[in-house]
Amino acid sequence: MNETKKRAFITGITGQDGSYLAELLLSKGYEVHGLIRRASTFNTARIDHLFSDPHVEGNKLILHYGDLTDGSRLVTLLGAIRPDEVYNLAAQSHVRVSFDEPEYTGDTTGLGTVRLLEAVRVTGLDCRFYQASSSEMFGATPPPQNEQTPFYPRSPYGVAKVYSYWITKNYREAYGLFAVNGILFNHESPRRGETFVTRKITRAVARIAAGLETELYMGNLDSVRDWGYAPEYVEAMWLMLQHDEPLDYVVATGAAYTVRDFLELSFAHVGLEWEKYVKFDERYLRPTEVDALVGDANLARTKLNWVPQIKTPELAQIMVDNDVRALAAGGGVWVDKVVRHG
Ligand code: NDP
Ligand code: GDR
Repeated sequence: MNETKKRAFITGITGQDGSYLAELLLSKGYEVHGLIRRASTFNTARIDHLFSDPHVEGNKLILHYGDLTDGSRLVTLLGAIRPDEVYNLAAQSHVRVSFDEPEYTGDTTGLGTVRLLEAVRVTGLDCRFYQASSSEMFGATPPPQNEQTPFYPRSPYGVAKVYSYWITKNYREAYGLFAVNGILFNHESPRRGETFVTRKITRAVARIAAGLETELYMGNLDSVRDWGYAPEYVEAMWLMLQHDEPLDYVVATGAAYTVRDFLELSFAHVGLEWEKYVKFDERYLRPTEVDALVGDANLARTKLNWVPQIKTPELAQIMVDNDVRALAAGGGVWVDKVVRHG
């Protein structure tokens, strides 16, 4: 391995954020190692465009099979790779699904973090550690939410993320590890998983506009979220690990929109009225809902100079445009180009 360039290890590299983070780190000259799960089908569609033949000299993206439920594998991997930076993005990340699979969610989204931290500790790595914490930890505590806001999680997912938040902080205090929590509010993109609400809406808009569908079944339209643009949020992750001090940061746009607003923004972008197509299905309700999440990212602005450029209305347009293009291209995997302002 080349000893001069920085080396990063990313869990969850096949997910939305992992793919943008891998892109960002490769553009900065990092050697990027990613953890992928063995599956019976390919699960690397979001990162295939970054991959090059491992036999070719200068290959900078290296993938390793493993799983956050397999602690000994994490130890052997980290011991062999010896990264400078570790980004823990892997999780069972769907809130509704966490009510169906609470134990598995606790195992991956919660205990997975301590397995990875232990792997860092026992291999004696001198590295920096990023934990993908979530605004879902605030749950029932009303907005605006910042780093001082008390946690009140409302799902097995939120509870598991609270465990991961505290165990990350504990390893920082107990072992002096440079470990930080990025408390990220909802962030979306054309690569967002298809069952999260924004992508579900923008995909449906593309299909309805093309005459392929006539209905969209949804749950609670009243919940308020602060939706930002994922490529900007992965930059905040990287900035946290470059700072002198290991601090925890809220990352958000600070603007509030309801699910109904997102429907309006997305359908209107192709000249349609959402009320004509959207129907209610109670299966998309959660046993306990998080009513409103709106972040105050003042600390990230002052300490990291991180300021989001893309707000929810533009985000909806970016996502609809990409889903329209993806459909026109045959409906297969569509790798978007990152939008940058300024
Ligand atoms: P995704 O659901 O898109 O990606 C999750 C990733 O975790 C995938 O690569 C998935 O692999 C991997 N994974 C799941 N279970 C395991 C496991 N047991 N072992 C190893 N890998 C596993 O999530 P996002 O990219 O949207 O989010 C990244 C992280 O940030 C997550 O931890 C999420 O909870 C958190 N977060 C996300 C926010 C958001 O708005 N997007 C906001 C705040 C926090 P595979 O592809 O094989 O399924
Ligand atoms: P969330 O995202 O739960 O905030 O978690 P999601 O997009 O799933 O839901 C947002 C809100 O929309 C409401 N909703 C629906 N949601 C889905 N998925 N499908 C529907 O049909 C639907 N109808 C209404 C939900 O009830 C909810 O109020 C996301 C994940 O990325 C987490 O991993 C992350 O930690 C948090 O964001 C911050």
